[in-house]
Amino acid sequence: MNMQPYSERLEAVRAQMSEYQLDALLVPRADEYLGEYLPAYNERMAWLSGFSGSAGAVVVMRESAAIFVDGRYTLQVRQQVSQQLFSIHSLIDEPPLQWLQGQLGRGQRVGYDPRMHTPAWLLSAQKLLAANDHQLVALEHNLIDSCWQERPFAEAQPAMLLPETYSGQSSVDKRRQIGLAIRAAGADVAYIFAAESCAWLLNIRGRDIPCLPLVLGSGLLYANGEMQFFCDPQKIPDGFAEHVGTGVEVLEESGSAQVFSGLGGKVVLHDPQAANAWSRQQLEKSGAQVLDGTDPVALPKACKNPVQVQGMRDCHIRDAVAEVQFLAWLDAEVAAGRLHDEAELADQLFGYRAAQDLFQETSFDTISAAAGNAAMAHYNHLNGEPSRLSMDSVYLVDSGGQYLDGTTDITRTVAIGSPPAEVRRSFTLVLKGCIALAQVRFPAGTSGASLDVLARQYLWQQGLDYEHGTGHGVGSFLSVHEGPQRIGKAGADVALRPGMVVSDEPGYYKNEQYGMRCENLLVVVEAGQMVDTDKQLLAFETLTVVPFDRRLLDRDLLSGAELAWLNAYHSRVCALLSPLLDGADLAWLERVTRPL
Ligand SMILES: [Mn+2]
Repeated sequence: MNMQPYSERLEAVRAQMSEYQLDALLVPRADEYLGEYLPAYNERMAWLSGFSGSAGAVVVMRESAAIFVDGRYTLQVRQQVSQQLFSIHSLIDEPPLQWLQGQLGRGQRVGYDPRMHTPAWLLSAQKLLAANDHQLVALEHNLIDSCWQERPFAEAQPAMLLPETYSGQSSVDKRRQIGLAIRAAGADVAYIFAAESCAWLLNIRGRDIPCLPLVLGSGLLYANGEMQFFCDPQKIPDGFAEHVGTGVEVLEESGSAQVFSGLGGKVVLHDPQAANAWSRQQLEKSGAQVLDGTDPVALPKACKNPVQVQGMRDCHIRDAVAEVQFLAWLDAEVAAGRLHDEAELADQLFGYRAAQDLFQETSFDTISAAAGNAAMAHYNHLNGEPSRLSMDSVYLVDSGGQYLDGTTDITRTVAIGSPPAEVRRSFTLVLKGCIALAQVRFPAGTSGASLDVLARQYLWQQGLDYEHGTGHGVGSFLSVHEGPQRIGKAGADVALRPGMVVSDEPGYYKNEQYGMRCENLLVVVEAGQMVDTDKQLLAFETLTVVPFDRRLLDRDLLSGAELAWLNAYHSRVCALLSPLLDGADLAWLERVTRPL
């Protein structure tokens, strides 16, 4: 690696630091929108260090610098970052602020950009640093931006006006509905920080970042349903005013401070866990009364309306056609002795998906993992040299698409040759969990935390487990990772409601040997009433319609009921997809969905 550009960049940043009399500067992998994906022009940590991972932080000091990454990136960070310039630390075991305690002298100053942290983070950071007599200094301007020559240009890609045939509810209706909720919470106005929530409120989508079809921006939604949307107005296409209906004003993002300053005396709902600290500081300065609360859009956005649920069903059928074409092709290639590498496989799958109607882009970076690579749950073949398929093992492919009518996310584990009995046994335990969760019925009020064990029970009985959640929420032509509901051991206390979409993705990972996961998307549906109370009974409908690999089954481990579920599922898959396939693909589908 060439360390010269990075050593020059560090020196430029240090020159800025001395101008502000800073002893340390925090550079998180984040931007002012605090989302999972960053546009290239906001990859500040990568510019400074060379590290391109999706999480991490850098601390620059006068004489040294440190980078912090989690367990996914311990290898990658050593390949990308000069250890002569940066010491490497664990983001989890030794996070930046704790590490700084051992580095700073009394009274020393730590600079941070309040746009890139939440108020909740700031509160705990202030406490920690004050205890050791260090000062946290909010910076008016981002010091990286002042040093970043040739920073990529922020392209103004036009927004898309999403018709009601896909959104199912007009913007005026949505804003009135959420406005009432804001009033009920005792506020005059809510700061809608999440760009996804603004996209939902205005029925618009954008192309500002990969995989997540957003227009970057934020907004103020008033109790009467009027909204001010802060974004780059150049992105707003003709016909917007007619599309969103009455009461929406589009303003430059740089104008938000001015608007905030006029909110003195108003009660403003603000989410201290999600919004950035800068917006909070502006509101407090204006004399507004800031009311802590969660994003009032999050829950209504998570509960898909009937039009969106139908869209999810429809896009899952088209997505399944692409997945089946890929799986049929893969079997034929392996049979012909062609063991492709992970990049070729991901590209082939993308080609089938991109040919589907209403396809826009992938919903996340495809995880295409052969053999031992699949044991890393967040493996990305683009981070190093892609591996080839190896015989008598398994291949894991986790992928998804953004379609105008919905978002997909599916994982299938495929037999390459004849995997050993141990692999088939593990796969069957994972699939049993996937089936158990898909089949459960539960009373209204039940949260994902109560259901999580259903997917783990068969693994637990054998002393096995997986170190990730069982399910995440999924947006409707929005984020593939959407809250507030989830299915997991912890942090899954939001009750599941009709229309919510969640993934069902138990897995098993044997370090350096193999990894497997079965992932379907489910939508919560009504299933009648509880017998002894008038409480609603709920169930899941499985949206994903792609066969599971029967070559990986250990038949002895499946109960009669599980076998019946699998046969019924495969027969439904065949009925839905066979009219859409022909030739070798159709023959493959008919073969792999025959009753067991
Ligand atoms: Mn998933």
